[in-house]
Amino acid sequence: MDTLAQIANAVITGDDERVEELTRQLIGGATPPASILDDGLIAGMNVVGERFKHHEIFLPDVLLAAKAMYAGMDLLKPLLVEAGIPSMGRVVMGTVRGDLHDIGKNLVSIMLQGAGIEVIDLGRDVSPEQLVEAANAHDAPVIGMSALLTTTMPVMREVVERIDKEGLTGKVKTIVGGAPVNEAFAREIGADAYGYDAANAVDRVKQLLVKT
Ligand code: B1M
Repeated sequence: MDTLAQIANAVITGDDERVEELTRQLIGGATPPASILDDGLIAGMNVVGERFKHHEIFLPDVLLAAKAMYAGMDLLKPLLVEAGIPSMGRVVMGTVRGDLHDIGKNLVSIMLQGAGIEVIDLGRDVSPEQLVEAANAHDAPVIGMSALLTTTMPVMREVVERIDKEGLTGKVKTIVGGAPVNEAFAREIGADAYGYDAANAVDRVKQLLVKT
């Protein structure tokens, strides 16, 4: 088994120490950080998601896998951010109210910072009020939202509606993402953009920043 497959396996088994050790081994070598992320950490988490869906594993296993994933992500973060040239623009980010999934949102934040975009990350379980208030307070022209639960997706619509209610339409743009979200949903709720993964989110945010 190659090291990337071993990293994926260690995420699946929730072995954070092993993930850290293997990630350290690869950093600085021929494997690019983005590949360690995609082909090791995320590949492992995808298997966890499938197994959880089919009731082959349970919530504590998923929590351990998330902790293991962070053990690798924490090491990769400075490398993914490294290339950044600060102040291309400012984005307020958050996982929406009721939703505690923050791994994907954190990845998007890291990649945005890597692209030289300033990120005000409000964390998870963030209300529409908090998101819009932060955009106002920090003069941020873009709000990025993540949702991993079908039950929390409607909160994204609330944010778009709040922007409209406060007369900020056109001034504050929105981008949505997360596993259950898609382009059609983004259009339906009136969001300005949809990002299917972290790299795509960077491209879409850059486009939004140019337009503001
Ligand atoms: Co939960 N969970 N979880 N979970 N969990 C899912 C989402 C689920 C699909 C699992 C399943 O059934 N197969 C399911 C949702 C089903 C549904 O809504 N239809 C589910 C469930 C049911 C739950 C609970 C309700 C379980 C329970 O309590 N019974 C509960 C809910 C808690 C809550 O939020 N209120 C729960 C809890 C948890 C943990 C806390 C244990 C843990 C989260 C830990 C954490 O985030 N700190 C967890 C995890 C880890 C998962 C899975 C396995 C993995 C999610 C993940 O991190 N993926 C997930 C299954 C899955 O998604 N396959 C699952 C890796 C991450 C890199 O991908 O977040 O999709 P993702 O982000 C991607 C893209 O989506 C995109 O870029 C990222 C990088 O490519 N993206 C954006 C994300 N945000 C973006 C924003 C953008 C643009 C792109 O613009 C701003």
